[in-house]
Amino acid sequence: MREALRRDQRVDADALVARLDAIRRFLDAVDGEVPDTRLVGAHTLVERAGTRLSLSRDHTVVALAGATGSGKSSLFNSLAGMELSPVGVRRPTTGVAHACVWGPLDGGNRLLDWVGVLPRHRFVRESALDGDDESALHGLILLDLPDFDSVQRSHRLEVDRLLGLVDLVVWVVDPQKYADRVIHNSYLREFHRHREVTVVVLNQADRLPPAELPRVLADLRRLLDVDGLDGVPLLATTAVEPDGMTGLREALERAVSDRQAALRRLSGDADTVAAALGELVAVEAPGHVPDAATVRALDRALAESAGVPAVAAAVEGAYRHRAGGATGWPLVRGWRKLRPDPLHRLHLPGPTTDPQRPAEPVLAATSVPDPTAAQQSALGLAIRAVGDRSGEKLPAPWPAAVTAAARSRLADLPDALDGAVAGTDLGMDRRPFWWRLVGALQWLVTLAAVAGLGWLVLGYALRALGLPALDYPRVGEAPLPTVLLLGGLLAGLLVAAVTRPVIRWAARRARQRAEQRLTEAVSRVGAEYVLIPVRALLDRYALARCAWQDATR
Ligand SMILES: Nc1nc2c(ncn2[C@@H]2O[C@H](COP(=O)(O)OP(=O)(O)OP(=O)(O)O)[C@@H](O)[C@H]2O)c(=O)[nH]1
Ligand SMILES: [Mg+2]
Repeated sequence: MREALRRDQRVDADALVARLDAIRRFLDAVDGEVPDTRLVGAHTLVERAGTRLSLSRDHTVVALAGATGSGKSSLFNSLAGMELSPVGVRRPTTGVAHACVWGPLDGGNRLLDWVGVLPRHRFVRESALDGDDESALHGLILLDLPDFDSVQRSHRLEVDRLLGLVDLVVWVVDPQKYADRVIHNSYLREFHRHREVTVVVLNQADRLPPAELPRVLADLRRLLDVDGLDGVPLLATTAVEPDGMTGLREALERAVSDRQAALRRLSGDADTVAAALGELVAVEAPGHVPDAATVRALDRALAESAGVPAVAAAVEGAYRHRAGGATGWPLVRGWRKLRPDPLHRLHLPGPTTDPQRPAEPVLAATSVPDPTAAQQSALGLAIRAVGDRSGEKLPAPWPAAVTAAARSRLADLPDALDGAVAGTDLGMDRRPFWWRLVGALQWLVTLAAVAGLGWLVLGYALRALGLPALDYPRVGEAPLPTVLLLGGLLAGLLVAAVTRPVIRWAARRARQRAEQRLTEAVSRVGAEYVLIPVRALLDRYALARCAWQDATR
């Protein structure tokens, strides 16, 4: 974590602008993922700092803040050398902020418009009678604030608003109330990151016996140390005596000539904001998530849900169906074709056996059975696991955001899966050459059998009509037509018997190939619809962390 600034350390304006820019990048990166309530401080700072830096940097806005009756207005008037802000006996006296500007009013007015001091409560400390007396304070805009412990709620709100805007705060306490809980717990402690733009004065020092003053100052210093304000200037002042504020005046002169208070104030604010944001990006962004096993489980669940096993089984069935049709015994092929093709039943891109049949459009809905309730819940769990595994090491609220990202496109998944299945080349649009070869062979032996049968029938017919018998050529002892008929039938059966296991083996291969292609297609859908949204969110986390690191530099 960034060390608090030392008083003598200068804030580089460009470095501050870079830090503010980093906070802006952080806000962009976490937008929509982190509740706005946790980002209010950062948004306020970015907005406020942008405006403050664009307004006069030649002016230093200093507020006198403190409890009622501590003497803020008295100090204000004494420093201004005029009765500008009424001092009263009835408490509280000052209800709205008064401002006094040392030097030209131009830039100061714009600054006071932004700070919100009404024009009728603005005064200029510029008098010909002063000569150069006041020149050391040129650029000072001194504000007399209402009391912060007020019975008037509006006073407290006004003080809180102004304390967020000013460059330097002079806390005015008096000997009676310097140890009040309100000032320490509600205010001074909150300013511990603004030590370098904080001054504490113990006013009404004249009311203490001289011997008491060092003791009270030491006690107050101890309380300030407890508040985390060790090292802040602590001065004793007396507003009612002309030289009772020399130390305070010198401190203000230094602040004005330094022209650092605005930058230091914003730098302190940036420290506060960065410290609060740090909890949101406390660990390094995870690298390789989710793990391979979780992704495999997701792919499996997606495949089940997309009906990959059913389609792969249909591919095997279709292969056997089509190969049987192409290579089976020609006389029963037609009967075989009456049975439906398993892939057609799923409305998947059909075979090329029928060239008239137009190819199905890739995104056509298939008739793959819808996932069962069990498959759906398994997919839901697998997606949740991706989110959980990816975000488990991150600080809140990121784990929930990562899980939500994993589920963000859940509703689109069924159509995407169906489209992926429909668009996968199942390798079923080509007829293997060997089918044709075997088919032709089947035709050949069938023709031989038919020819043999015809020849035999012709012989019987001639004999029945008493015509001269045909003299069949003989193969060994057997007449050729009988050999052709029986040989053809036997050969047909034999070819079918030999081909069947080959078809079964090839169908299994076709199934495996289709299953692999389908799994790849489905896994691409998983990447696009589940893993990429998760990755995108983790990238935003990484950006936010990187921006936070820049903001703490
Ligand atoms: N003796 C003495 N009296 C002081 C001193 N400073 C202020 N007073 C008196 O304390 C009373 C309150 O002073 P203010 O200046 O009105 O105090 P304030 O802090 O502006 O009070 P609110 O406007 O109510 O918040 C007045 O009667 C002042 O005269 C001081 O240094 N010494
Ligand atoms: Mg006052």
